Amino acid sequence: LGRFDWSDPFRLAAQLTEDERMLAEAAASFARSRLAPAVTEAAREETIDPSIFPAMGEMGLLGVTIPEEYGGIGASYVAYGLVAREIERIDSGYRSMMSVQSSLVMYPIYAYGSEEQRKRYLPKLASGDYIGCFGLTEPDAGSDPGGMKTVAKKTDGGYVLNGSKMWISNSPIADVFVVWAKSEAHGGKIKGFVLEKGMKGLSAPKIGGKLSLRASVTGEIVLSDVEVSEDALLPNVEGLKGPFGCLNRARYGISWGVMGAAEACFHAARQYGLDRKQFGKPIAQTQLFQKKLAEMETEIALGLQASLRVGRLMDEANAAPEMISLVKRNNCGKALDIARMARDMHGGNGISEEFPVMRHMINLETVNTYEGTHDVHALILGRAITGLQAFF
Ligand code: TGC
Ligand code: FAD
Repeated sequence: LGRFDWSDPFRLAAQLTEDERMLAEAAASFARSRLAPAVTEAAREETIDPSIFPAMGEMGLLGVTIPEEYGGIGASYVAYGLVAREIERIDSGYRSMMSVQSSLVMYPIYAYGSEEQRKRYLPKLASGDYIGCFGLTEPDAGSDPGGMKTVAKKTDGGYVLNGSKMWISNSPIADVFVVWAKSEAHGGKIKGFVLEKGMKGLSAPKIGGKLSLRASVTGEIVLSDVEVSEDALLPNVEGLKGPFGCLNRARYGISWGVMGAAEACFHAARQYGLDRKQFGKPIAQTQLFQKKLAEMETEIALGLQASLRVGRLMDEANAAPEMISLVKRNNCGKALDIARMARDMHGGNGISEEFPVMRHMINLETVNTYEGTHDVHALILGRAITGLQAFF
């Protein structure tokens, strides 16, 4: 019979390649040394540190699945998930910064862009010299992005864009904006455009008063007669499958990331329970406390295995979007439950910033909502199970 290791119950590490293990270790070491020391203050003060992008770039953590000739490292989707897990172990906001850049900005430019667009943007996005953002959601089109109002009208030699995007990660500090709009010249179909900071009529005000994901900046994108030339258009995709192709990758990464946040909460609760004594014994020696730890351990072990399975299928180009909905939805929901439980298990200390659990808990409220809410992913699965769509 084998030995049981509570910190790696299904021996995930043994299921990885040497390259994947090395990248995960490099990401973990970066997260501990570069991200962890400043996170409490960053979340409290809502201060954003754009130098995190070049620091991640230097470590090769941006666009890991993008081929080397464009600045990536050509790593597997499993490797990408492992990076997300290590970064989100510190904070979901830092993982957001990384995953928007990798899956929502570099991926569409790589997959749908021209060779000129790839060469122009990808190396600088990979190094973190450029910061990217992805504008899909609008004030009146969140779960239903097909209801977007942003339009692109054809002009001589280009397009003029009008509209507004809401809740856009990184937008106030972005150099590169991947924006989705209905293009009149394409029969009203959704097309992607790559815009650059400083274009006339383009602005990205910060959204203030955020109680969640405070270490990551979120803003609007306002497009007021923004004129772009033909080379701003992503030529190789049309329709909602453009943004959804990016979301498939980002949602998959989130399924790993939230397990990192959940592990941080689980490990903190375990340690707290061993250290804290009440009624003359460690609280970890009570049945209720141990049951909670057992539940956390179980959900994390199952969630990680599921993400690994989907990642392997992605690496074989054989994963279905519904599989991604399943792991995004389940892992976010379970991570949120685990963070709430860990907060409770820390007693009064659980509400203090000296412990990471409440910060993770409030971050996970966002992660459970963005990239498709928990209920929207239930409807995607419900449609696949019954053949009946229940969105409208
Ligand atoms: P529906 O009729 O289902 O599909 C329209 C077209 O899109 C195709 N498609 C997909 N293609 C690839 N992958 C997927 N996952 C796809 N899902 C759909 C589909 O085949 C179809 O193509 P075609 O060629 O037949 O036209 O579209 P619908 O309008 O009924 O969609 C409903 C629904 C609910 C599934 C969808 O709209 C949805 O997923 N809503 C959630 C919206 C969302 O996730 N927004 C995310 C915004 S970005 C973000 O949150 C970033 S946060 C990042 C961070 O900070 O980390
Ligand atoms: P709504 O769609 O209005 O949903 C409200 C509630 O109604 C939810 O509970 C939902 O599940 C429910 N609901 C909606 N439709 C149905 C239905 N048919 N049946 C049953 N229930 C339903 N977007 C981007 O494009 N780029 C980004 O970088 C980005 N970053 C974000 C960062 C943060 C911090 C946040 C909070 C959001 C971000 N988003 C981003 C937007 C995010 O994707 C949306 O908030 C999300 O898709 C939900 O849309 P909504 O907020 O309009 O909510």
